[in-house]
Amino acid sequence: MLRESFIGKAIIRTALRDLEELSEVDVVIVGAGPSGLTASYYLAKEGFKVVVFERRFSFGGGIGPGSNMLPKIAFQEEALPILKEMGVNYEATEFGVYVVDPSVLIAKLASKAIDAGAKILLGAHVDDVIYRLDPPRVTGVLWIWTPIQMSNMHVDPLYTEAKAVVDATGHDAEIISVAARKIPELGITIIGEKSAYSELSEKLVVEYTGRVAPGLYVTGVATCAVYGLPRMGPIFGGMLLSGRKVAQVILEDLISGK
Ligand code: 48F
Repeated sequence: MLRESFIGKAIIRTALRDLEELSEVDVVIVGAGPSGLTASYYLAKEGFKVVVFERRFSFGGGIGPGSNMLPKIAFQEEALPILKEMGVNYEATEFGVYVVDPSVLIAKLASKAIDAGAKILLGAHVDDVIYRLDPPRVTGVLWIWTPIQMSNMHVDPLYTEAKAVVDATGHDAEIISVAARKIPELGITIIGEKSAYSELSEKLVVEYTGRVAPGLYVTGVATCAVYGLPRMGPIFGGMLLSGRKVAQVILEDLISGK
């Protein structure tokens, strides 16, 4: 029998159980764009408890709109091993770059991350971090359902504690910006993104990906905002390589107790 009260009870009981589980995790990733999804896959694959908070009700971040709405995005050769690992088909072009359909990339990245054990919470906006002093460290985030955040009513968010918090929020580097503004003890300065220089940016974004302060990490194009690097436009190899790199840095830090 399909009783309405049973439908409601099933949803409420399991949703609250899952949310309670997310109060304490190994790694919080903020943003389910290409870098955040890639990082969540590599970390979950290593057995870490990972949650991705995404404020939209969909994943993929900047992948979906393609390149000024054209349904292709570009990749350079260095990223092909990750595309292969994710099961993403790509097409070679005569211009020395490879192209991928955005919808395929979104679906594959998300399903690889979920199959590896990452939890993606949609409609969840992260608006602050938790910190400790002595020594200064980021120890989690505060998050709230996006429609509540958009209502501009003052509603207190909920906590998730984590050993590592990753800012994968894209151009605005929202989480690191909050930490820089509200926790001077962390000594973070945000320089701001520079204009486009794709070849340089794609290299530097991977090089600079990593720990910004104890417990706080950056990946993806947020890295450009933090360190004053040029932006890249619709070439996405650096995003996947950056996501993989931040996962490696966190893995090493958590193993060595940093
Ligand atoms: O913007 P986004 O795709 O970031 P990315 O992974 O990739 C950048 C590329 O898409 C593109 C580019 C590459 O060539 O330049 O722009 O660095 O994904 C960021 C995601 O974070 C979510 C946002 O909705 C998007 O899906 N997000 C941003 N701020 C918050 C957030 C927040 N405070 N809480 C939760 N989610």
